[in-house]
Amino acid sequence: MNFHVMTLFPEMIEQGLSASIIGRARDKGFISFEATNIRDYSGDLRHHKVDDYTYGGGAGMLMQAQPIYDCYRHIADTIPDERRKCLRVIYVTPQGSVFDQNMAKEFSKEEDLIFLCGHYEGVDERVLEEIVTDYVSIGDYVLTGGELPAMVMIDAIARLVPGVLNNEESANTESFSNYLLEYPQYSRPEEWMGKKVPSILLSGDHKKVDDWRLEQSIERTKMRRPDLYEKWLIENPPKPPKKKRKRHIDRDDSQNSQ
Ligand code: 6GU
Repeated sequence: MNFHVMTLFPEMIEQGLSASIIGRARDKGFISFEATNIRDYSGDLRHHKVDDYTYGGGAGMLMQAQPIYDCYRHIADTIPDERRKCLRVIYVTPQGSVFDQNMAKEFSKEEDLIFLCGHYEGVDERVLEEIVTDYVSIGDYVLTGGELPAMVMIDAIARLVPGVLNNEESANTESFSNYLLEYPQYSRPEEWMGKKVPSILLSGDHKKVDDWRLEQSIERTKMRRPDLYEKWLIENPPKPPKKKRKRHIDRDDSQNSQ
Protein backbone atom coordinates (compact mmCIF):
# COMPACT_ATOMS: atom_id res chain seq x y z
CA MET A 1 0.00 0.00 0.00
CA ASN A 2 1.28 3.46 -0.92
CA PHE A 3 0.71 6.54 1.24
CA HIS A 4 1.20 9.91 -0.47
CA VAL A 5 1.23 12.98 1.76
CA MET A 6 0.91 16.56 0.53
CA THR A 7 2.41 18.82 3.19
CA LEU A 8 4.46 21.93 3.90
CA PHE A 9 6.51 19.88 6.39
CA PRO A 10 7.64 16.69 4.61
CA GLU A 11 10.41 16.07 7.15
CA MET A 12 7.82 15.72 9.91
CA ILE A 13 6.13 12.88 8.02
CA GLU A 14 9.42 11.22 7.03
CA GLN A 15 10.75 11.26 10.59
CA GLY A 16 7.46 10.40 12.25
CA LEU A 17 6.89 7.28 10.16
CA SER A 18 10.45 5.97 9.83
CA ALA A 19 10.78 4.52 13.33
CA SER A 20 9.53 1.28 14.85
CA ILE A 21 6.98 -1.03 13.22
CA ILE A 22 5.91 1.30 10.41
CA GLY A 23 9.54 2.03 9.46
CA ARG A 24 10.29 -1.70 9.43
CA ALA A 25 7.25 -2.34 7.21
CA ARG A 26 8.48 0.28 4.76
CA ASP A 27 12.00 -1.21 4.71
CA LYS A 28 10.50 -4.63 3.99
CA GLY A 29 8.33 -3.24 1.18
CA PHE A 30 4.86 -3.95 2.66
CA ILE A 31 4.02 -0.24 2.52
CA SER A 32 5.58 2.88 1.04
CA PHE A 33 5.15 6.47 2.00
CA GLU A 34 6.26 9.62 0.31
CA ALA A 35 5.82 13.19 1.54
CA THR A 36 5.64 15.82 -1.19
CA ASN A 37 6.31 19.45 -0.36
CA ILE A 38 3.45 21.64 -1.60
CA ARG A 39 5.85 24.57 -1.63
CA ASP A 40 7.75 22.92 -4.50
CA TYR A 41 4.63 23.57 -6.64
CA SER A 42 4.29 27.27 -5.81
CA GLY A 43 3.70 29.40 -8.89
CA ASP A 44 5.71 32.13 -7.18
CA LEU A 45 9.23 31.33 -8.33
CA ARG A 46 10.85 34.10 -6.26
CA HIS A 47 9.46 33.48 -2.77
CA HIS A 48 7.74 30.10 -3.17
CA LYS A 49 4.66 31.57 -1.54
CA VAL A 50 1.73 29.17 -1.00
CA ASP A 51 -0.69 31.32 1.05
CA ASP A 52 -2.58 34.59 0.78
CA TYR A 53 -5.21 36.73 2.51
CA THR A 54 -8.83 35.57 2.60
CA TYR A 55 -11.48 37.31 0.51
CA GLY A 56 -14.04 38.93 2.77
CA GLY A 57 -11.41 39.68 5.40
CA GLY A 58 -10.64 37.99 8.69
CA ALA A 59 -7.48 37.01 10.47
CA GLY A 60 -4.91 34.60 9.09
CA MET A 61 -3.73 33.33 5.75
CA LEU A 62 -5.25 30.72 3.51
CA MET A 63 -3.40 28.05 1.50
CA GLN A 64 -3.97 28.79 -2.17
CA ALA A 65 -5.57 26.40 -4.63
CA GLN A 66 -2.94 26.29 -7.39
CA PRO A 67 0.11 24.86 -5.53
CA ILE A 68 -2.05 22.17 -3.92
CA TYR A 69 -3.68 21.25 -7.22
CA ASP A 70 -0.35 21.02 -9.06
CA CYS A 71 1.12 18.94 -6.24
CA TYR A 72 -1.89 16.62 -6.46
CA ARG A 73 -1.58 16.31 -10.27
CA HIS A 74 2.09 15.40 -9.90
CA ILE A 75 1.29 12.62 -7.41
CA ALA A 76 -1.75 11.35 -9.34
CA ASP A 77 0.31 11.16 -12.54
CA THR A 78 2.67 8.65 -10.87
CA ILE A 79 -0.30 6.29 -10.23
CA PRO A 80 -1.40 3.90 -13.03
CA ASP A 81 -4.63 4.85 -14.89
CA GLU A 82 -6.94 2.18 -13.49
CA ARG A 83 -5.95 2.97 -9.88
CA ARG A 84 -6.12 6.74 -10.42
CA LYS A 85 -9.80 6.56 -11.42
CA CYS A 86 -10.93 5.51 -7.92
CA LEU A 87 -8.22 7.30 -5.98
CA ARG A 88 -9.20 8.52 -2.51
CA VAL A 89 -7.89 11.88 -1.37
CA ILE A 90 -8.24 12.53 2.36
CA TYR A 91 -8.27 16.10 3.65
CA VAL A 92 -7.34 16.00 7.34
CA THR A 93 -9.50 18.58 9.04
CA PRO A 94 -11.34 19.02 12.36
CA GLN A 95 -14.43 19.53 10.15
CA GLY A 96 -14.35 15.92 8.95
CA SER A 97 -15.97 12.68 10.11
CA VAL A 98 -14.19 11.30 13.17
CA PHE A 99 -11.66 8.57 12.33
CA ASP A 100 -12.20 5.17 13.96
CA GLN A 101 -11.13 1.53 13.62
CA ASN A 102 -13.82 0.79 11.02
CA MET A 103 -12.57 3.64 8.84
CA ALA A 104 -9.00 2.38 9.25
CA LYS A 105 -10.18 -1.04 8.04
CA GLU A 106 -11.94 0.46 5.00
CA PHE A 107 -8.95 2.60 3.99
CA SER A 108 -6.55 -0.34 4.42
CA LYS A 109 -8.18 -2.01 1.39
CA GLU A 110 -6.93 0.76 -0.94
CA GLU A 111 -3.74 0.45 -2.95
CA ASP A 112 -3.00 4.20 -2.80
CA LEU A 113 -4.12 6.95 -0.43
CA ILE A 114 -3.38 10.66 -0.74
CA PHE A 115 -3.46 12.84 2.38
CA LEU A 116 -3.69 16.62 2.22
CA CYS A 117 -2.36 18.37 5.33
CA GLY A 118 -3.61 21.91 5.79
CA HIS A 119 -1.96 24.76 7.68
CA TYR A 120 -2.58 28.43 8.44
CA GLU A 121 -6.30 29.17 8.63
CA GLY A 122 -7.30 26.59 6.06
CA VAL A 123 -7.37 25.87 2.35
CA ASP A 124 -9.13 27.59 -0.57
CA GLU A 125 -12.48 25.76 -0.85
CA ARG A 126 -12.25 25.39 -4.65
CA VAL A 127 -9.30 23.00 -4.62
CA LEU A 128 -10.99 20.91 -1.92
CA GLU A 129 -14.09 20.60 -4.14
CA GLU A 130 -11.88 19.61 -7.05
CA ILE A 131 -9.71 16.86 -5.50
CA VAL A 132 -10.93 15.74 -2.04
CA THR A 133 -13.05 12.57 -1.63
CA ASP A 134 -12.97 12.22 2.21
CA TYR A 135 -12.92 14.80 5.01
CA VAL A 136 -11.51 13.17 8.15
CA SER A 137 -10.76 14.42 11.69
CA ILE A 138 -9.06 12.57 14.53
CA GLY A 139 -11.20 14.03 17.31
CA ASP A 140 -12.88 17.11 18.69
CA TYR A 141 -9.93 19.39 19.36
CA VAL A 142 -7.92 21.70 17.14
CA LEU A 143 -4.30 21.11 16.13
CA THR A 144 -1.90 23.49 14.38
CA GLY A 145 -1.64 21.38 11.25
CA GLY A 146 -2.70 18.18 9.55
CA GLU A 147 0.63 16.34 9.79
CA LEU A 148 0.07 14.69 13.17
CA PRO A 149 -3.48 13.57 12.29
CA ALA A 150 -2.22 12.21 8.94
CA MET A 151 0.45 10.19 10.77
CA VAL A 152 -2.10 8.91 13.28
CA MET A 153 -4.31 7.68 10.44
CA ILE A 154 -1.42 6.21 8.45
CA ASP A 155 -0.22 4.27 11.50
CA ALA A 156 -3.70 2.86 12.21
CA ILE A 157 -4.25 1.96 8.53
CA ALA A 158 -0.76 0.56 7.86
CA ARG A 159 -0.87 -1.90 10.78
CA LEU A 160 -3.88 -3.55 9.11
CA VAL A 161 -1.98 -4.17 5.87
CA PRO A 162 -0.99 -7.87 5.62
CA GLY A 163 2.66 -8.42 6.54
CA VAL A 164 3.10 -5.20 8.51
CA LEU A 165 2.63 -6.83 11.91
CA ASN A 166 4.28 -10.08 12.95
CA ASN A 167 2.14 -12.82 14.53
CA GLU A 168 2.59 -11.64 18.08
CA GLU A 169 1.74 -8.05 17.21
CA SER A 170 -1.37 -8.93 15.23
CA ALA A 171 -2.80 -10.91 18.14
CA ASN A 172 -3.87 -7.52 19.46
CA THR A 173 -5.70 -6.41 16.34
CA GLU A 174 -9.17 -7.49 17.35
CA SER A 175 -9.18 -5.80 20.75
CA PHE A 176 -10.91 -2.65 19.52
CA SER A 177 -12.96 -4.11 16.69
CA ASN A 178 -15.16 -6.00 19.16
CA TYR A 179 -15.75 -2.81 21.20
CA LEU A 180 -14.06 -4.14 24.34
CA LEU A 181 -10.98 -2.61 25.95
CA GLU A 182 -7.95 -4.73 26.77
CA TYR A 183 -7.94 -6.59 30.11
CA PRO A 184 -5.21 -5.81 32.71
CA GLN A 185 -1.88 -7.59 32.19
CA TYR A 186 1.01 -8.48 34.49
CA SER A 187 4.62 -9.56 34.13
CA ARG A 188 7.32 -10.54 36.66
CA PRO A 189 7.73 -10.22 39.60
CA GLU A 190 4.76 -11.98 41.16
CA GLU A 191 4.66 -9.32 43.87
CA TRP A 192 5.63 -5.66 43.41
CA MET A 193 5.18 -2.86 45.99
CA GLY A 194 3.01 -5.24 47.97
CA LYS A 195 0.69 -5.82 44.98
CA LYS A 196 0.21 -9.44 43.94
CA VAL A 197 -0.60 -10.71 40.45
CA PRO A 198 -4.20 -12.06 40.48
CA SER A 199 -3.84 -15.71 41.48
CA ILE A 200 -6.05 -17.00 38.65
CA LEU A 201 -3.31 -15.97 36.16
CA LEU A 202 -0.87 -18.31 37.93
CA SER A 203 -3.34 -21.22 38.04
CA GLY A 204 -2.45 -22.66 34.63
CA ASP A 205 -6.18 -23.16 33.92
CA HIS A 206 -6.56 -21.57 30.45
CA LYS A 207 -10.34 -21.65 30.45
CA LYS A 208 -10.49 -19.84 33.79
CA VAL A 209 -7.88 -17.32 32.63
CA ASP A 210 -9.88 -16.61 29.44
CA ASP A 211 -13.12 -16.19 31.41
CA TRP A 212 -11.42 -13.86 33.88
CA ARG A 213 -9.93 -11.74 31.08
CA LEU A 214 -13.25 -11.39 29.30
CA GLU A 215 -14.96 -10.41 32.55
CA GLN A 216 -12.22 -7.81 33.23
CA SER A 217 -12.52 -6.43 29.69
CA ILE A 218 -16.27 -6.06 30.07
CA GLU A 219 -15.98 -4.42 33.50
CA ARG A 220 -13.24 -2.05 32.34
CA THR A 221 -15.17 -1.03 29.23
CA LYS A 222 -18.32 -0.43 31.30
CA MET A 223 -16.41 1.86 33.69
CA ARG A 224 -14.08 3.72 31.34
CA ARG A 225 -15.98 3.79 28.04
CA PRO A 226 -19.72 3.43 28.65
CA ASP A 227 -20.28 4.50 25.01
CA LEU A 228 -18.32 1.47 23.75
CA TYR A 229 -19.97 -0.80 26.30
CA GLU A 230 -23.40 0.11 24.90
CA LYS A 231 -22.24 -0.85 21.39
CA TRP A 232 -20.82 -4.14 22.70
CA LEU A 233 -24.09 -4.91 24.53
CA ILE A 234 -26.08 -4.52 21.30
CA GLU A 235 -23.93 -7.17 19.62
CA ASN A 236 -23.67 -9.35 22.75
CA PRO A 237 -27.10 -9.19 24.40
CA PRO A 238 -27.38 -10.90 27.80
CA LYS A 239 -28.41 -14.56 27.40
CA PRO A 240 -32.08 -15.31 28.25
CA PRO A 241 -32.49 -17.11 31.60
CA LYS A 242 -32.03 -20.89 31.34
CA LYS A 243 -35.08 -23.23 31.15
CA LYS A 244 -34.02 -24.97 34.35
CA ARG A 245 -34.53 -21.73 36.25
CA LYS A 246 -38.00 -21.33 34.74
CA ARG A 247 -39.04 -24.83 35.88
CA HIS A 248 -37.81 -23.94 39.34
CA ILE A 249 -40.06 -20.86 39.36
CA ASP A 250 -42.99 -22.97 38.10
CA ARG A 251 -42.46 -25.41 40.93
CA ASP A 252 -42.31 -22.50 43.39
CA ASP A 253 -45.57 -21.21 41.94
CA SER A 254 -47.27 -24.56 42.34
CA GLN A 255 -45.99 -24.83 45.88
CA ASN A 256 -47.34 -21.38 46.63
CA SER A 257 -50.76 -22.21 45.27
CA GLN A 258 -51.06 -25.31 47.44
CL1 6GU B 1 -7.47 16.10 10.97
N1 6GU B 1 -6.52 18.48 11.54
C1 6GU B 1 -6.33 19.52 12.37
N2 6GU B 1 -5.65 20.57 11.92
N3 6GU B 1 -6.76 19.53 13.61
C2 6GU B 1 -7.43 18.47 14.03
C3 6GU B 1 -7.69 17.36 13.22
C4 6GU B 1 -7.21 17.40 11.97
N4 6GU B 1 -8.40 16.44 13.92
C5 6GU B 1 -8.57 16.98 15.11
N5 6GU B 1 -8.01 18.20 15.18
